[in-house]
Amino acid sequence: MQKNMSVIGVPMDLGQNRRGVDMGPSAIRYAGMMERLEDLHYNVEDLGDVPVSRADSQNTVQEGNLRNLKQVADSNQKLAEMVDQEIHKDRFPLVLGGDHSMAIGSMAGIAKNYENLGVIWYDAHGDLNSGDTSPSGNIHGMPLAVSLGIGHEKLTRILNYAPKVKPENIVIIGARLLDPPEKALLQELGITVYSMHEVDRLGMPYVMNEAISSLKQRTDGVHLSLDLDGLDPAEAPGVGTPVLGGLSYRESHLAMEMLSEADILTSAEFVEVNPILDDQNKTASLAVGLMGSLFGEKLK
Ligand code: B3U
Ligand code: MN
Ligand code: MN
Repeated sequence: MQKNMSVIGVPMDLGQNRRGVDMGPSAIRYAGMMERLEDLHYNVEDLGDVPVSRADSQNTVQEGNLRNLKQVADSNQKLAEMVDQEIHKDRFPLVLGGDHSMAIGSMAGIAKNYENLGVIWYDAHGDLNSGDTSPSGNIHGMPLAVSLGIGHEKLTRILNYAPKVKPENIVIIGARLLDPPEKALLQELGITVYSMHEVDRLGMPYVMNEAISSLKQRTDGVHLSLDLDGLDPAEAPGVGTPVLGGLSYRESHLAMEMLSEADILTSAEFVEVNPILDDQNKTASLAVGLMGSLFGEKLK
């Protein structure tokens, strides 16, 4: 793993309805992220936060069933440029959310540097909606579709190219709440999904072995997009859209350790931490603990 790392916060809350997730990056920093990474001998530079504008209307749905479209697109443009720059400097981007709409910008900046970017989408949701299919108009339910080139041009064309990722290079883990059009799209594109059903049946070691070996074969870089709502709400109460029956603390640490051992990651993001909904910063601390496992903190 690249030892030079750049942390970028994205205090984004415009991609959904619940306020507070903009404080996610602060909560993760406060939970001791820097110390944890420095103890693992990373050379970490915290670049601070990307500017995120405020919603100018009362969060009303705008253009094409896309809430706060302009503001979300503008912040993601800045984030994409910043992430791209860090990769050019040969630094590992570690991005802190913020609601998951910020993955639009991070993936735009990252994928520009790879022919075949692999993506591990650790999430209760598929995030495969567009303005046409979304039940909510919330852009945090759309970033994976946007990265596949599906959705509004203001989002899909960030940094002037699309798509950012190919369906065969995506692995979704932990899904348990998919909208019918998302299920149809998954089928149509043949995306690999290890829903909770598969994780329960096959076990996390099998799932991660499969995911890692397939990504290793076909990709030249792998991005981890970890939505804390992928974990069970008992472990991660501080998220905007908790869904029962999620991945456990132990399964998640094991997944991170297996990724660490495989040494395939080239970027990562931890998103959807909402300290206002949290129980004494439990979810942010969990995120930092998972970073510990992901970045090599395994007892021999
Ligand atoms: N699929 C629903 C709900 C949702 C997606 N992502 C989250 N919630 N966190 C939607 O609004 O697109
Ligand atoms: Mn998500
Ligand atoms: Mn989610």
